[in-house]
This record gives sequence, structure tokens and C-alpha cells, in this order.
Amino acid sequence: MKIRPAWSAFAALLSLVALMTTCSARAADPVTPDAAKIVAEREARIGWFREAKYGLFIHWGLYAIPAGEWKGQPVPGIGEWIMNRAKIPVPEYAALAKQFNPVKFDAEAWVQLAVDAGMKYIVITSKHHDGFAMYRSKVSPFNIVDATPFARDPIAELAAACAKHGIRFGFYYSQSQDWHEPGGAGNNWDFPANGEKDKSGAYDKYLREKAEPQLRELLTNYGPTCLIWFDTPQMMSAGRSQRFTELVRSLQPACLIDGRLGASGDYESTGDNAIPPANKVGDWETPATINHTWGFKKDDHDWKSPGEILFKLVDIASKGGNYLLNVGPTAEGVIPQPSQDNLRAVGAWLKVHGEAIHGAGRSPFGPEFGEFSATQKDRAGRPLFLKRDDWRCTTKPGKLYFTVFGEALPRDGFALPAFKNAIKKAYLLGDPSRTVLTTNLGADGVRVVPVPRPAPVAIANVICVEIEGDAVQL
Ligand code: H79
Repeated sequence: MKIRPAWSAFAALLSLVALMTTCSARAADPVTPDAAKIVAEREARIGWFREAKYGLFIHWGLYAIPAGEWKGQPVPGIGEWIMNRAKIPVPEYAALAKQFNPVKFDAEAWVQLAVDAGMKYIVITSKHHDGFAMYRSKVSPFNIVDATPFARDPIAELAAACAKHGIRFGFYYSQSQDWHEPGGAGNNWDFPANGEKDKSGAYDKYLREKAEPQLRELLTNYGPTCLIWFDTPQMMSAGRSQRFTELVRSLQPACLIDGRLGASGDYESTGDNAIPPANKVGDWETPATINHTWGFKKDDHDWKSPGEILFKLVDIASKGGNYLLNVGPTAEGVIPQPSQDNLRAVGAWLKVHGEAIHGAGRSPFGPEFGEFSATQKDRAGRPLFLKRDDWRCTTKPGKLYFTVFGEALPRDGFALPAFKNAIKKAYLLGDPSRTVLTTNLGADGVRVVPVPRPAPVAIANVICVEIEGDAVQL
């Protein structure tokens, strides 16, 4: 960035003033050492998450039985919302438990899928909005061990398999919505509306007698928990959120809290399926579906292809985030085959190119994401963002990884974005011999990496450019 001299003097003055303010605040404020400790502890907790980049989300529950259809009628919307969308009374929905017998469930096979897919963590629904615990809970009999013929604890089986395969394990827990309980948020077809529950104290009673004790069980009975994934924080005031934060911190200080508790967690959760248009500061994660639903729906066959999944993964990593990609197993306990196939195809790519993703940092550039249109507007009347999808860049100290999408690499070579560092060498991660691609200089001063055609790998190729110095100088 070019700063004019007058500006730089002004900027220096500003930072001096800021520094003095901070110092004096520090001297006067006894809270500051705590604040520093809080920052340091969060930094220690979040390390694995920054490295991981890619995780498996699993939405599994009683909703897999109706699978998007109630009394012969298709119910629109996401599968795990069927109780809400069809306004199913609690006793009728709860009766599904008597049919839940997922005898094909195989924890090893599920965890092996995550391993094959190149994912580093698993987050499973321990209790979704329907209020059904998918683990052995002493807090409520509405759980998979006590209420179903299956009578096994899949969470315990998965925890053991994850430990064996070196995959981190965490829980989705719907802290606020619980459609099974009179005091839980969200069920206003059987019970009073949220506002009334809040006023009457029923909501707090639900939090104290179900949500908090269940969270305690999860954080006590299944070994190290990497993450608690809270969702839809209706009525989660600062005080209530604080109680949950303290519970997690006291039982498992290393466990992350996602961005949807109600108070700020350890990182930011974007909206469901929402990928930011450009680089985004801080630690963040996009939770996303592989078709359209989260919980299994028998009519949703619109699977994202390996190419689409891979683009999203690299796109997200290049903007500094994590991709938590969901599968919805059936009521028999099987992860749909197209989900498995497409995840494994991306996993095969990651076996060769994983160093460009795992532990890699965000792009130092930006124009590759696209630009706002000068003429076209979106529905809200704002300039339309014209996304580009030719390439993305991720980084490690001294290395730039340019992932170029599509079967073919550009005929005239890959034109590098401008940066000042000298180039040590460039090669394709997909080329087993790592043949050096000698960069040449175009007439316009742009450095170009000549690339072989056909490209060595389908879907996308990664050009690794090793540079002088750790960080890019723009
Ligand atoms: O667990 C998944 C979703 O069930 C949950 N978040 C992800 C990770 C989620 N909870 N709420 N929402 C997502 C947004 C709800 C949107 C709604 Fe609708 C619009 C609820 C009612 C109208 C979509 C359409 C769901 C049912 C009908």
C-alpha cells in the first residue's frame, strides 16, 4: 500500500496516541492480565482448528425415519425440521423411537470415511432441535439407549473409533430449541410460545434441568471433546450463554465453542452454506450441506460433485476459514453412497495436494475472488459480486500454492499475480517427479509459470511456488 508522507506522519501520530492510551489503560486496569490470559488460552485451544481446515458434520436422528415424508405427504424444507414443518405432536414424534434400529451403523466405517476424505474432525448431532439424545443420557429417557430397540450408544462407539484413527470428535448440541420439552424454545404447536416460556421461568428450568446437565454428560463421558457446536441461540441472553461457556471451560478447557452459542465463542460460524465473498479476518467456519438437507431425506439426490466440493474447500481455505461438510445417514445407519463417493474423490485429491490445504493460510492477494459489477445490481439493489473461479491461493511460510481449477491448465502458462519476492522454484504438487517449471517474464513484466498440457491431475492442479522470505511482499 502506498501512503503519502503527510499521511504516514499522521498515521504514526495516531498509532503513538493509541499506544499511549493502551499503556495508560493497562497501568490503570487490573482486568488486563486476565484479558491477556483469555487471549492466550484461546490461541492455545484454536491451533488444531486452524490446521484442520476440513471436517465432517453428521446430522443423524429420528428424523431419518420419516426422511422428508409424513403420512404419505412430502414435507418441504430440511429433513431434520420435519417435526416443526408438519407440526407433529410430541407423543407422535416420540413414537418414532420405537422403530429406530440402525443395525447397519458401523462407527469404524464412518470414521474411516472421514479419514479417506482427508477430514480432520467430526461433529455429530448429539441432540438436535427435536430434543432426542443420540447417546446414553441419564438426564432424559428420550435417548437412543433407553427409547429404541437399538439400545446402543453410537456416540461412545464413534468416540472410540475417532481416538483410534486420530480424528478429533465434537458434538452439535441444540441448546435453545428443544421441541420435546414444554420449556424448550421452538415448539409453539404443543406448548406456549417462546416469550411466555421466558417469562414464566419454564425456559430457564429447561436449560438447568436438561440442556446444562446433558452438556455435562457429553463433556464427561466421551473423552476429549474438540468442539461443542451450539446452534440457533433463541433467548440465549448474555447470562445464560455465560453459564454454558463456564460449563464447557470448567469440564474441558481445550474444547472449542462455535459461534452460535449466544455469546461470542472461539470462532465465528457463518450462516448455513454461506461462504464469504472474499478474505475474512479471524477464525471462522462454514457449515454446509452436501445436497440440500442436513438430516437424511429420501428425495434429495442433488449431490455436490467432487469438483464443487473441492472448489468450496479451496475457496474457503484461501479466505482463512474451515469447511464443515455434512452427511445425513439413513435410519439404517448408512451414509448415502453418493456422499461417500464424492467425499472420497476429494480425499484422493487431498492425498496428493493436502499440503496446500491442511495448515495452510489465507491468500495474500484478492482479485482472484472476483469483483463488484459496475453496472449490475443484486436483488437488494447493491452492486452484484461477480465471482471468479479460475484459481485460488493458499500459503505456508516461503510457499504459495496456486490451485488452478478445471481439467486443463492455461495454454499460455499460469500468469502469477504481482508480488515482489524472488522465486526459488515452481512445480506441480501432482507431478511425482516435481519437475521444476522455470518461470519466464512476459513483455508486460508479469511472471508466467509454464505448465504442461495435459495437466497431470483431473479436477484441479496445484502449482507450488517457493519464494525468498517467509511472507509475500506485495
Ligand atoms: O442443523 C442444521 C439446521 O437444522 C440448523 N442449522 C444447521 C446446521 C438450522 N436451524 N435453523 N435453521 C437452520 C434455519 C431455519 C430456517 C427456517 Fe425453515 C425457515 C425454519 C423455518 C423456516 C427451513 C425452512 C427450515 C424449515 C423450513
